[in-house]
Amino acid sequence: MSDTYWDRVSKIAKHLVRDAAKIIKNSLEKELIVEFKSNPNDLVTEMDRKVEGFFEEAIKKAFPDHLVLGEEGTGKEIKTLDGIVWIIDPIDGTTNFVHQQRHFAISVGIYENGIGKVGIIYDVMADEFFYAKQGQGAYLNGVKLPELQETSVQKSLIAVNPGWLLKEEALMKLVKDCRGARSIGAAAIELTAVAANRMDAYISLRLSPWDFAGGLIILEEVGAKVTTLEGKKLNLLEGSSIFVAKNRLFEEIQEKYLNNSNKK
Ligand code: 2AM
Ligand code: CA
Ligand code: CA
Ligand code: CA
Repeated sequence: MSDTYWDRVSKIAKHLVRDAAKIIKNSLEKELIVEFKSNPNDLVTEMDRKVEGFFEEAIKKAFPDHLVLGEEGTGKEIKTLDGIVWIIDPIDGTTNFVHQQRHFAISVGIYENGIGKVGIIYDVMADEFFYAKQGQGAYLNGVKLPELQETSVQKSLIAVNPGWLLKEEALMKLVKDCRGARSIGAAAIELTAVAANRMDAYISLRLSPWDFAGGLIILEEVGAKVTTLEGKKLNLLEGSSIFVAKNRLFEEIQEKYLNNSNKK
């Protein structure tokens, strides 16, 4: 597809994300219906479903030939990334949304035959809009993000959920050796934290495609390294672990910590 085509897609995508954010913000005054999914700590609200439905309908209307894959069930029959596929997390950080009414994001990654074209992550309450277009850089609220610089474990801040430390001894050692560890509780926001040079690495033992689809495209544009914990390329149709880091830090963590871990 041509550049002008992608300009139109990204323009509409940006508008849809802003509109979705308004829907979420307006809901904050009302009482939420919260349900459990796989377990009592895996929450979903009526807003997760409503916002995903909003995207599905609007994308179908604007681009009838595009496909939509979302956390709350849209496109669950999709088995390949042929054509143009929007991979959407309507609310990333639902637990934060329910408990804190902040620190949640909308994440959108648009792929053409598996290649990332447009990535958007919007931290709704912080009003931080991250946007990237393949080969044209990543932007935070319209300001271009610089290419990431090298760093070392000793000087780095690492984003990791404390729950994963209990499961993986190698991560405990890494957290002991680094300058500090942080957990936001929203994977998409943690990915943008690395892209914006606020954190130096992010590790999660289990994420789904909608958690990282938007972030991957943004991270690519600032030169971050992204793989599974085993060093494999991420698969956009399957869940996996994720390991994101700046240059040199990536290799240092891989060599000193991950190679010796008890892999699952
Ligand atoms: P979610 O809020 O969209 O579900 C911290 O929980 C981060 O991990 C969030 O980004 C969350 O996304 C994601 N996550 C992935 N799988 C999860 C699960 N089974 N339960 C809770 N969070 C999950
Ligand atoms: Ca969820
Ligand atoms: Ca998510
Ligand atoms: Ca979600």
